[in-house]
Amino acid sequence: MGDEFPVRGMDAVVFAVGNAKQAAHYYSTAFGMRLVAYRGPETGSRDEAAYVLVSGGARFELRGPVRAGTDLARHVAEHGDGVIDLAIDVPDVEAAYRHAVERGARGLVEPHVAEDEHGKVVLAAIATYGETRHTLVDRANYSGPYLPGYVAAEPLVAPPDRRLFQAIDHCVGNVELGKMDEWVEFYHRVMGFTNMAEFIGDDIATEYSALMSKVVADGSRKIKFPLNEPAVSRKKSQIDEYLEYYGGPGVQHIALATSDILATVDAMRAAGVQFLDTPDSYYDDPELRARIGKVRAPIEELKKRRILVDRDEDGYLLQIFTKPVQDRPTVFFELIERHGSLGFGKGNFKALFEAIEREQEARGNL
Ligand code: TYF
Ligand code: FE
Repeated sequence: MGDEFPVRGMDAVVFAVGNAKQAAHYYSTAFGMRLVAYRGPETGSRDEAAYVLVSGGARFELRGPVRAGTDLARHVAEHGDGVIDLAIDVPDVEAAYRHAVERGARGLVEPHVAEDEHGKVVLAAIATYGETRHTLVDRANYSGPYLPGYVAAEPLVAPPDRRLFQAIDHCVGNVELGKMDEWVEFYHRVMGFTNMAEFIGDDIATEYSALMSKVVADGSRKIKFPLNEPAVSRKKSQIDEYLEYYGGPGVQHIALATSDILATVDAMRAAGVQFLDTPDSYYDDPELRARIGKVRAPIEELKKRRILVDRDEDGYLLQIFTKPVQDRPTVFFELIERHGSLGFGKGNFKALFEAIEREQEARGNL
């Protein structure tokens, strides 16, 4: 199969936040990330401050407004803290942009070269759901800390001896009722992404999840974008809650790949990160124990930490979800440790959605 829209992987997840200085501290101390680049008033960026942090191959940029009256300030006022850009690393920005726009994507930034003493970066951007965008980046000929306009920065705190995660596993979007298939079709048409087997259809939706979900991915499966829409059910959907509080479609969760989820959860909890709770009955269920078989850690160790397990034909995975990481019930994170499984934890959907519903209930939104 000729790849019509080749990608190298995720380049960065860009967050718009109310206070980027403090967010940079949180992602440093609680997520073990390392600050590597900065721009702000001191470097000639008069309207906003931006902090770039990395953990292995995962990169976050945190952007915060320094003054009112800018689009970034409006975005934060409207949506609260959230993800504004899922930037994609591509080998040919010009070709990717032209392909996308010819196939009906809305172009936001024309291909252009940004350059400084560290070399050249090619950049362009297209729109996706809500106010979210995909910047297309080729930094193969660039050796600076991030992009032209940013200066190298030292870590805010000593990074942990062992990194807490090393890659972005998948990025999930919430879209409006009835729009999921349109966005799935968008990724097919514009980027040549194809559906992965995992999906939540009508059957599961009406039973307990109150959402429908499909997953699109590039041909090499380096980029995975699940898309959720609310399902009509007795209770208020968690996706409706998100759409109401975020003020429209946007990124719901970012899954971070870790090679030791037990140690990562311990470190993050010790730093104050809150995770969804899972009842003891999940671990004591003989059917679950039989289905998951032998995994690398004793079930008691997983139970202690509320880590979920799922197994499919290809292997198994361990996963856990944080509570929302800002006051609005919007963006949250997932930690995932894969052992062969390429799925998303279908076997955990019931337990997960029940845990989310308990949180919704506590917020008065069920
Ligand atoms: O990314 C996924 O599909 C899984 C499951 O609101 C999931 O992490 C789906 C919807 C949701 C939370 C998690
Ligand atoms: Fe996920």
